[in-house]
Amino acid sequence: MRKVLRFALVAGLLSISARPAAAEDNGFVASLPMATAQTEPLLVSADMREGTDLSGAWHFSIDPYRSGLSGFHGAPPDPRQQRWRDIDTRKAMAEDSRALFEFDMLHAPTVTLPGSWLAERPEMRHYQGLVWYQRHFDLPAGRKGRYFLRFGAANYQTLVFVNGQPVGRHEGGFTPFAFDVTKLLRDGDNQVTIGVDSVSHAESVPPPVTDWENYGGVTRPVRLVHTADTYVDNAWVRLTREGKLAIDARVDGASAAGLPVRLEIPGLKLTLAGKTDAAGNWRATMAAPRALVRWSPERPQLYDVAIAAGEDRWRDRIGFRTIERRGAEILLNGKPIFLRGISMHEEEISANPARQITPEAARRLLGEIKDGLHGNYVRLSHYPHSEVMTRTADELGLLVWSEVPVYWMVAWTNPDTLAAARNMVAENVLRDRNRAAVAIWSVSNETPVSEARNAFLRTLIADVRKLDDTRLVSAALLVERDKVAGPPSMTMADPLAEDLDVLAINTYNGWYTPDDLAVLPNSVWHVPSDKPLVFSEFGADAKAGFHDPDHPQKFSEEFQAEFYRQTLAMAERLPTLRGTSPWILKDFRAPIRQNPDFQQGWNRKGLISETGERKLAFSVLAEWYARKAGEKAK
Ligand code: GCB
Repeated sequence: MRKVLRFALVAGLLSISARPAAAEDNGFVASLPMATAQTEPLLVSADMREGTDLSGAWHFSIDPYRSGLSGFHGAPPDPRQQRWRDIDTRKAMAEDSRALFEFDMLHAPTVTLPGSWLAERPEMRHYQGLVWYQRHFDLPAGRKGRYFLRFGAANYQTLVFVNGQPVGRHEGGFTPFAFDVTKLLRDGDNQVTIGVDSVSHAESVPPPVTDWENYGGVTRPVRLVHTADTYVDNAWVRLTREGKLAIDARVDGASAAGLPVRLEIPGLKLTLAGKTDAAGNWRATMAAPRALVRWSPERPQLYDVAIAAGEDRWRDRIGFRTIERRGAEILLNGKPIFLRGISMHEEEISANPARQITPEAARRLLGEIKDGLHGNYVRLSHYPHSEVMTRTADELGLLVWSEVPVYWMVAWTNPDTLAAARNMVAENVLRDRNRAAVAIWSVSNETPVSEARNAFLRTLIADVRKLDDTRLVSAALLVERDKVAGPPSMTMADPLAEDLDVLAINTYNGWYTPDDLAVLPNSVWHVPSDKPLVFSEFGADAKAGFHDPDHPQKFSEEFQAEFYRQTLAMAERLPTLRGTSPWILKDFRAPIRQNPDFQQGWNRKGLISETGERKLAFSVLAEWYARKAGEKAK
C-alpha cells in the first residue's frame, strides 16, 4: 500500500507526456517529505511575522527533461545535474580537470521572484516544466529561536533544498506551505534551492485543461520567518453566530503544554488570559464587548489582535462580523444583503502580467470593483488568490468568495487527487479563517454530476464545515436546459444543491448559445426556492475598442453591453437571487482562446481590458449596482 502511494505521489510530480517511468522508480522525489496541512508548520498569518523577505534576484536553470530528478536510464539524479548542490561548479571545474558539471547555479542568469517565469523572459513565455531557482542569504551567528522557509505559493509541484540538503516538497499551485529549516541553517552564508514544476496531469487539481494561463514558478513571496522556540502556529479569532468572541490557538514547541497565553485586542481594551492544554491547544470564548464595531463593506473595521504565548507574540488584523443563511436570505451581521460582485482571476492589470499581486496591484483591481462598480463582493476564482488579495479585501470592505481549483473534470475516483484537493481546502481555509471579508467557501466550478463526483465534493464540503462553521459553503453548479421551444428554460437538477448553503449558477445563454439577447429576460429558471441563489458567472467577450453599433456582432463592446442589459433584466425576475459575480473584471490570459481578430490568447470577457480600459458594459453593471445599493439603503 505504502509503495503504491509513494509511486502515485512521485508520479504526481511528472507530466503525462514526459513522465520518465524510471524517475518514479529511483525514489528520489518520494524521499523528500511532503508538506501538507497535517504535517507542515501552518504559520497562520505568517505574512505579519518578523522575517527576511527573499524576494528579488534568484539564479535559475531550466530542466526540461527533469535530469535533476532522474539520471541515465532512470538512475538517481546524476551529481552533474543536481542543481541544489552546495557548490561553485565553475571553481570546481577550474581546480580539477576531471570535474564535470552541466549546471552553474551561482553564475546562471537571474529572474525576479516572486512572479511567473513566463512573463519575465520572452524565451520562457510558453515553457511548462521544471525550473530550478537558487539564491544565497546571510545569517548572524548566535541565532535563537526557529526559522521557517515559508512560501506564499509556487505552481504546481515544489521541491526545496537548503545548503545542499533536501527539505521537502509540496503539491498545489495556490496555497501556502512552510518548512522548519532551523537545523539546516549555518552562520554567515546560506543557500536555498527550489525546483518548481508547472506541469499538471490528469490527476492534478486542476488538471491540465483550464480556461486560464498556467503561470509556472514561485508566484508569491518566499520568506524566512523567525519565531521563538515555542510559537503560536495556528490561531483563529472570530465572532460566532451566537455573538461570542471565540479563540482557537495551537502552540508548538518544547514548552507548548500548560503555557500561559493571553489574547489582546487593544482597540477594544480587551485582554483574556488562559492556558494551553497538554497538547498545546487553547480554546476560549467570551461575550463580545459592547464597543465592538462589526466589520461590513460600508465600514470595514479591523482590529489589531495579538496572542502572547511565552516569548512569542502572534499578530493579525481582524474584522468581526457574522454571515449566515436564513431561508433564501444571506445575512451579514443579521441583515439581508445582496452581493454586488464580479469574478476575478489572479492577474495584475498589465499588458504582460506575471501574477505579481503587490498591495498596489490588489488595490487597483479591487478599487475598480469597490469604487468603479459600486460593488461589495468579489469572486476570487478559480483557486485561492494571494493573501495580499484577501487582506486588501478586508481593508477595502469587499466580501469574498474563495474557491479551490476543482475545475471542470478532475479524477474523481483517484484517492491521491482527493487527498490533494482536501489538502488545498485545508491550507486555504486555515490561511484565511481570520479574514472577515471571506464569506463563502466554494469547493468547485462547473463539475458534471456523477456518483463519484458527488462523493468527492461531499468530502470537501464536510472538511470545510469541520474547519470553519462560521461561513457559507457553495459551488458553481451546472444547470440543464429543457428541450422546449422559446426562451431558455433552465433547471438545476444537481443533487449537490442539498449540501450547499448558497446555490450558484454560471450562465452564458446568448453568448455560447444562439439565443437572441432579447429573449433572455423571459428565461425560466427552475431552482430550489429555499436557498439563496447567486449568478456566479455570466459574460460575453468584447475586444476593447471594437465597436459595431448598428448590428452588434459578438466581440463588439455593444454586444457585450447588450448582453449585460438583458441578463440583468433576467436577474431582476429571479425571486431568490441574492447576488451576482459576472465573468469577469479584467481580460485574462487564456491560451485556449485563439481567435486572431479578437482574442489572441486572451479571454475577452473582462469589463476592463488587460491594461485597464473600461468597456461599455462596465457602466451598465455599475449603474445596476448603484441602483441595487440604493434599494438596500431604503
Ligand atoms: C466558465 C468558466 C470560466 C470560463 C468562462 C468562459 O463557465 O467557469 O472559467 O473562463 O466560463 O469564459 O467561458
